[in-house]
Amino acid sequence: MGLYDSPNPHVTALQGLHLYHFVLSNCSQRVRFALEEKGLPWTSHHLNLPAREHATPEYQSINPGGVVPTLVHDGQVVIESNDILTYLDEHFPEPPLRPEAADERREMDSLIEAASAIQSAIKVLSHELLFRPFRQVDAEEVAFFEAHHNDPELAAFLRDYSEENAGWKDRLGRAHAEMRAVLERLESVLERKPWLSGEAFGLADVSWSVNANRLAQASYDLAPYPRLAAWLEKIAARPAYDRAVVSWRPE
Ligand SMILES: N[C@@H](CCC(=O)N[C@@H](CS)C(=O)NCC(=O)O)C(=O)O
Repeated sequence: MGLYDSPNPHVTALQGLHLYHFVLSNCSQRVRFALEEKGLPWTSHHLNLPAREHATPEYQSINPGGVVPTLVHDGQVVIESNDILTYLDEHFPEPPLRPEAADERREMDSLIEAASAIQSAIKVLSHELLFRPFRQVDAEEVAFFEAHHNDPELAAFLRDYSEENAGWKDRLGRAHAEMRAVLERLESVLERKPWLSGEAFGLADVSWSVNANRLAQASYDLAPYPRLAAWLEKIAARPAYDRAVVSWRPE
């Protein structure tokens, strides 16, 4: 899962751990968080998304969906942030970030799948509640993505966002409904367990903390989810979270 046979010889020749990522991307933040929790040395390849650096032919030869993050490990390209988390825990098992018990592992995997599934909603809510004052999109930008990016959904998203049309209202309605449902689910898991991953901190916590952080930054109302808010505070106290999410800056 997540392994990509890249045709780019520069990338397949890379040794060690390399991450193609963007400072403010929640998907990138979760991978940086896992790398830091494991104390792994990694080389940064920072892509400036507002400068459209993910829409180049070169980057799309590394990540065919033209999105960040991408991990390269000794020439093996790994895409999809949540698959990268599992890949890292399989290849660098210390400290372990997945529970041993089969039932805990199943529940954790299902929560990680939910973190992948909620990404569209996170993107919509981030744009509406956080980015709109700073992020204006015009027809030129929509046309640029239509012409240069592999995934037509990126241009369709930008068109709806810039026009605030019926498609945008539909996206917003769905995002709010999906978000409420999944936050209720997380809150109920945290009634039973100290961590989303079970008795110990693990990959589901890595994966969801960056989403919860994004919602908090967007002033999304987390008051109905007090356990989730307390869990996020506990995670924010981890030095690896600070290094990867709060303090990380491109050189
Ligand atoms: N399912 C992918 C989603 C990746 C994704 O959507 N990345 C965002 C940043 S969090 C991105 O590159 N967006 C570029 C854009 O929307 O123009 C993953 O988890 O890696």
